[in-house]
Amino acid sequence: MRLVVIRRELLAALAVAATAAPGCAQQRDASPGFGRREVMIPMRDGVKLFAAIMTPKGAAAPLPILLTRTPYGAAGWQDGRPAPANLTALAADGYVFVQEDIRGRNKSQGVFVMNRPNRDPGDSTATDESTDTYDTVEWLIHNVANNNGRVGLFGISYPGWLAEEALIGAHPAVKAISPQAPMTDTWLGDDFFHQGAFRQAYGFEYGWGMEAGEVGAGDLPITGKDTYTWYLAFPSLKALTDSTGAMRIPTWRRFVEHPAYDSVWQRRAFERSVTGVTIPTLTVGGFWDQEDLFGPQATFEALERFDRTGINHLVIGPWSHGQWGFPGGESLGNVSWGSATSDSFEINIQAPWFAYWLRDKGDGRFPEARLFDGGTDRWRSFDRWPPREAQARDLYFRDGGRLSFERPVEREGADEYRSDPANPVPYRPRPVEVTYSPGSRWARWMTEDQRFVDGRPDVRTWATPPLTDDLTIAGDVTAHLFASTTGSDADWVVKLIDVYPDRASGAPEVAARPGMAGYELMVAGDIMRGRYRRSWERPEPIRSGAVESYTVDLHHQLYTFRRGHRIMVQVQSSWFPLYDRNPQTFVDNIFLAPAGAYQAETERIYRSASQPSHVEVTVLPR
Ligand code: PG9
Repeated sequence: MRLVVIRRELLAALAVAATAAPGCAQQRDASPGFGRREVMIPMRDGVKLFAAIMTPKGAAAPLPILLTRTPYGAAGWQDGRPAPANLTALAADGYVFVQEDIRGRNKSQGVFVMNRPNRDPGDSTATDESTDTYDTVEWLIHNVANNNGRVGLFGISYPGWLAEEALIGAHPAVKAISPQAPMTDTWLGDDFFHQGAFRQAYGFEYGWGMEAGEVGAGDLPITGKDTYTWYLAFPSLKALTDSTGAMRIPTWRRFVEHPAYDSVWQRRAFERSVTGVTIPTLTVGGFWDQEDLFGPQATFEALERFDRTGINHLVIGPWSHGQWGFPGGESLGNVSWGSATSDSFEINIQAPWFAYWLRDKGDGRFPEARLFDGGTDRWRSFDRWPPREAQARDLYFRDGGRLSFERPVEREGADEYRSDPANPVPYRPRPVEVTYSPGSRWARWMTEDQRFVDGRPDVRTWATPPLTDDLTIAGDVTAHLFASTTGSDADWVVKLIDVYPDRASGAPEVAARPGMAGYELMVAGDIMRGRYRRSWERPEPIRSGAVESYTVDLHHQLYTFRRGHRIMVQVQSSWFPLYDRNPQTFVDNIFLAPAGAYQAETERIYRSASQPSHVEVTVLPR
């Protein structure tokens, strides 16, 4: 097998956090040079963690500290260098930046555990990411010269989750945090599973990249240019595990041994552990985040339950995973937003937020939520999210491929397709490159033109006529399917799509960008595994032919479908190879399913008066 080396690409891509490697971001202006110091910070159990401390040269007044904790390498930037471009606005205001390697990573001592679970609250001697944060902050405020006693935490993705862990057993010196793309719950909706469906390609490639070195498993064993073909060559998930020796990878072993939402995953889920919001929190996410779209929304919602003083805030932009951590942000894949959305986040949102809480600058008036409407290309502020005035409306699947706000009246009606594990629907146009490899289109896949699956008999489509007026959705999008299968298990993928008008329409957004004529942009979409329809903890087989109801959470959106556009919904039963194939025959553990369990089955989606499949959206009054 030819070995594909992805470790370097993986780590570079993931270092987008506030910890962005100095070489990877262009310098935007001349922020002051920084002096750099390396330290080993002792934790309560004697383990020492490596940190790089970057202090602006020549600062007179005491400065606050901005801390990022990371598994991706806390190298920091070189002595005398200005801050990386994504931190220019913050650097100009004046902070001491600290980057720390978490336990067992890079130059830190101790043992690495992926998404280390929080310690049992009764066990005061144990350590976890929260206690390590506490101990780090305690050390920093006493050992960093000329600091003002206030600390902020921020980071993207894994570092975003580490930032939110500061809320658990918080140190009093932590005055503001910004969890950005935190992987809040890696089973329900973030990196590893979505509503029970296993993220095979991501789990395999990320787990390998992070842990193979430790266990001597060598480079990622993927061959060829199209991972669709590579994964498909294994007749089962078990065959993939066995042929690659993936059980050596601790995170993969966890997948195999814990396929359902048991305590192993629940104890890692931040939204289930947090018990209050005592620190002003600015949670940040992207509407097209291909890794952690769920996490920011789940974090915000969890904290909102406790927020009595208005210190819980949300920002969601038109971004892929961590895109706001790089300068620019004018576009994502083929879709343009008309302005530099990442810059405006950095300058108008992130810097003023920390300036207020850590430096007493500004009036402190921050709306509860700031979100970018990708249909009208503008930021909108909300005093409450989701907005109270938005009203739930249902988009019903109708006959003849129609989609309508009118509920069906027919006594019977259904559409069906054959789902064949031997020929699964690709989740993005092939070739599907290795996730983190040079030239990979991984970061943009959620904005790809969905016409690439046009004509597949295993994708069903319903669409409205062209809209006569703009329609803005703001809040939850949820699919409610009434469906049956001839098998005993099935996956349900639901996509809510904005169909751009064609060129003849004269629509200004198409006249300005003719390439967008007829474009099918997925505005919301996700997958759920049918066996979990009643319980995430206890999967159950589906009775062949029985019509059951399935709820697929498509998460929050703020999006205007413009006049002349059509709203489309698609349903399919595979999204390969990002998600593993559902064998469609119920077995206790899909990771152990024999190849013979993988069977083609017929899936039926009902659209009658008593079984009206629909997508629920919340619409803003005009
Ligand atoms: N999405 C990455 C991640 C994967 C798995 C667990 C935690 C985080 C990341 O970008 O850090």
